[in-house]
Parts: sequence; C-alpha cells; structure tokens
Amino acid sequence: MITTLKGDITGLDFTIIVNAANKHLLPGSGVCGAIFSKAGKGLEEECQQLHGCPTGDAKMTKAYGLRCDRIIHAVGPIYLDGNHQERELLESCYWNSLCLAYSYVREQNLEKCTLAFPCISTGIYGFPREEACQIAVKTVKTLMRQYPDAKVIDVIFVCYLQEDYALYKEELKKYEIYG
Ligand code: AR6
Repeated sequence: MITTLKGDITGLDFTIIVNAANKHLLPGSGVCGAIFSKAGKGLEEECQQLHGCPTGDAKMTKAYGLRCDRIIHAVGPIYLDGNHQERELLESCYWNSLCLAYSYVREQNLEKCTLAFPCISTGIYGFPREEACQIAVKTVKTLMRQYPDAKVIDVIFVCYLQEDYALYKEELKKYEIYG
C-alpha cells in the first residue's frame, strides 16, 4: 500500500522513517535537525562511524529516542538547474532507501513493515515540489512492480506542508486510476 499523510515524521511509530540527510550525516536543519534532536546523542555517535554517504545513496541506523525501529538516512541532491542529474539522484534516493528497507525486512523476518518518507530535497535543497512528488511516487511504484515481494512494505509519504500533501494525494490518485 502506498499512502500519504500530513504531519511530523519524527513522532511516528512506523518501522522505519527516512531522513532527508546531508552527505556528512551530520545534524542539519529541517527534518534532519528534528530527527537528530529527538533521537539524541546516540544517533550522532553512530553516524560518525559511517563516514558520510554519497548523494543519491542511503544508510541505515538505529532510532535511539525516536519511536520507530530504524532510520534510513537518504542524501538527496541539491537542485541547481535540473541539468546536474538531480532527477536521477532523487530517484536513486527513493530506490536505495526501499532496497535497504527490504533487506531489513528479510533480515528481521518481518511480515509487515511501514516505511515513512519525507519530501526529500524539497526544502533547503530546493528541488521543485511537484516534480519531486512525481519522481517519488513513480520510483516506489516501479520498484513494487519489479519486485512484488517488496509489497510487504507499506510506504507512507509524510508531508509537513499542506501544499505537498495536496500534491501527493493527487499523484497517488492518478496511479490508482491509471496504474
Ligand atoms: N516531518 C516531516 N517533514 C518535514 C519535517 C518534519 N518534522 N520538517 C520539515 N519537513 P529539508 P532537504 C519537510 O529542508 O531539502 C538539512 O539541513 C519540509 O517541509 O528538511 O532534503 C539536511 O541536513 C520539506 O518538504 O530537507 C541537509 O543538509 C522536506 O521535509 C538539507 O537540510 C525536506 O526539507 C537537506 O535538504
């Protein structure tokens, strides 16, 4: 199932929440700042051991003070002008995060998993919201189609802003109708 909700991702008790991280895996502002400050010092310490993460990729940590079980730190692209592989890099963030989540499901023998994404790159990194939403939904749908086993993962796009929530509702509706 792929759904959307409006709210603060840091308060959710889903299996995994995704962080819109920076490539140093350091606390920043936005959703990343909120995740690090709620999770506590343990998260910073674990992230220091990971030696960063390339743009378009993702790494998983424990969740410490958060209510979820794990955090996936996905590093979205900084949007320059659309000619610097921003789309491909954003797509690869969603794809790689899903792959990590699926490995976790297998490793832990989970029958179900809830995976919450924020709108990666659309804040400080400046990715146009509408296009980012289309890429996010399309990437998740494509992966689920190619790997039906991954359907044990319920994906929830968690929107902080009403504007994003409206975009995701519309985009998901399109897929329900047209597949
Ligand atoms: N829950 C869900 N979504 C949120 C929350 C929240 N608590 N807070 C903000 N958002 P941004 P980026 C939304 O700027 O563009 C950091 O400094 C927000 O409305 O957090 O990927 C990192 O360390 C927006 O739609 O991330 C990086 O350096 C979305 O989260 C850099 O910012 C992403 O906005 C990453 O920039």
